[in-house]
Amino acid sequence: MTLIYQHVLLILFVSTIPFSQSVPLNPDYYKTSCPDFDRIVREEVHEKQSKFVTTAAGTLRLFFHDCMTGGCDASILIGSSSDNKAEKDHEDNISLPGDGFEIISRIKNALELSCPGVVSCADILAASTRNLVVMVGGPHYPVQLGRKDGLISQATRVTGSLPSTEMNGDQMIKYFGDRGFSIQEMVALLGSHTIGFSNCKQFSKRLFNYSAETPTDPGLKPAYAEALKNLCANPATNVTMSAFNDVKTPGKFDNQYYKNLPKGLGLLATDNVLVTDPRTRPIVEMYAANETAFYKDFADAMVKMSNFEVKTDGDPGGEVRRRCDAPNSVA
Ligand code: HEM
Ligand SMILES: *[C@@H]1O[C@H](CO)[C@@H](O)[C@H](O)[C@H]1NC(C)=O
Ligand SMILES: *[C@@H]1O[C@H](CO)[C@@H](O)[C@H](O)[C@H]1NC(C)=O
Ligand SMILES: *[C@@H]1O[C@H](CO)[C@@H](O)[C@H](O)[C@H]1NC(C)=O
Ligand SMILES: CC(=O)N[C@H]1CO[C@H](CO)[C@@H](O)[C@@H]1O
Repeated sequence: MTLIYQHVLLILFVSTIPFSQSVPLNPDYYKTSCPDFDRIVREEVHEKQSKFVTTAAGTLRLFFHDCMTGGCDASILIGSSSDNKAEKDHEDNISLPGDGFEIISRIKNALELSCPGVVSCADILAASTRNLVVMVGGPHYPVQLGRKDGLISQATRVTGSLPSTEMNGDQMIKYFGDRGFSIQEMVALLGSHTIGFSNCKQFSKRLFNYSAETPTDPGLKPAYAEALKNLCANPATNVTMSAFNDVKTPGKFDNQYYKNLPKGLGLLATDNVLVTDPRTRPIVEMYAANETAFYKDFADAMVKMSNFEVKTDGDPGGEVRRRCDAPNSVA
């Protein structure tokens, strides 16, 4: 009788969870099976970010790309093999920095010594991203745990999965809307561009080849456009040159990104769309004026993104990988 009752409760509970999860994630998932999980992630992240300050931005972008390609299942960490070209080797992943991959593998090694075979790479990526965001000044948010690692990683699945800087307002809103994010959540998530870099190639069209009428995007502040043109001018170096996403406070996770946008200091064409589109501009102005509101919405949107199409206990197609760069069937 009790058993039946529990089953009914469980079914009621599960059916209220968004996305197809068999067992819901929970923040205490490793409490007994790997009590050192939090400490190990915290210590390794701290050591890495203190030495290599680009780790936070690199890992945040890595996590975004992973989640958008078949869910947050660490499929992006898998390496290509002779018969499979993996996600990470798709052209859209170009310049995902090695630091992001490296920190996850370091944490995995430490965890395998402490509690072998227990912690998924997907959970390590989710938890490290949060800790790194906090280290560079961003808000703390709870990370749910219990993700399983995906078995599949294919470059072909990246095509159409990631947003492009060529998108207009309608396309951006549709891209995020199709994945369950509101316009306000989209604007909050794009606040990630308050840290990190972009390669010249990602915005050189705005500088040199904007339209038939004007070579330079009038949405760029002229002095900023000139500086960027100098940076990206030399064809021999401009594939390797990159600019800060937030020209004012490049390493700090603050609301400066939103203050930059109305001044023509948004770097990517899609960043600038947020101030030209009347649906997003008021949200930009609100975040520019109220950092607390940005932090709150960013935190909530990250919780949502972190749970996007996750695989959990009982789902087919998931496992706890022994090493993060290969499925267990290969490693
Ligand atoms: C319309 C949506 C988006 C577009 C078109 C976009 C595009 C880009 C591009 C082109 C870069 C530069 C990559 C390079 O040259 O190395 C970049 C960097 C970055 N993006 Fe986005 N992005 C979008 C949304 C997001 C979201 C939602 C997040 C996180 C939740 C994010 C996090 C980052 C971070 C942290 C960097 C800096 C990476 C680094 O310094 O290593 N982006 N993005
Ligand atoms: C390199 O600079 C030239 C201008 O000299 C520009 O036309 C070209 O698009 C740039 N290439 C990249 C990859 O940024
Ligand atoms: C400028 O843009 C046009 C149209 O998108 C393209 O055909 C042309 O190759 C571009 N020129 C350069 C120098 O990138
Ligand atoms: C800023 O946003 C927070 C969180 O949404 C809100 O509680 C607060 O009232 C806002 N402050 C102002 C001055 O609007
Ligand atoms: C970090 C990483 O592996 N990036 C790869 C993304 O895809 C490009 C294009 O295939 C590779 O050259 C990069 O090494």
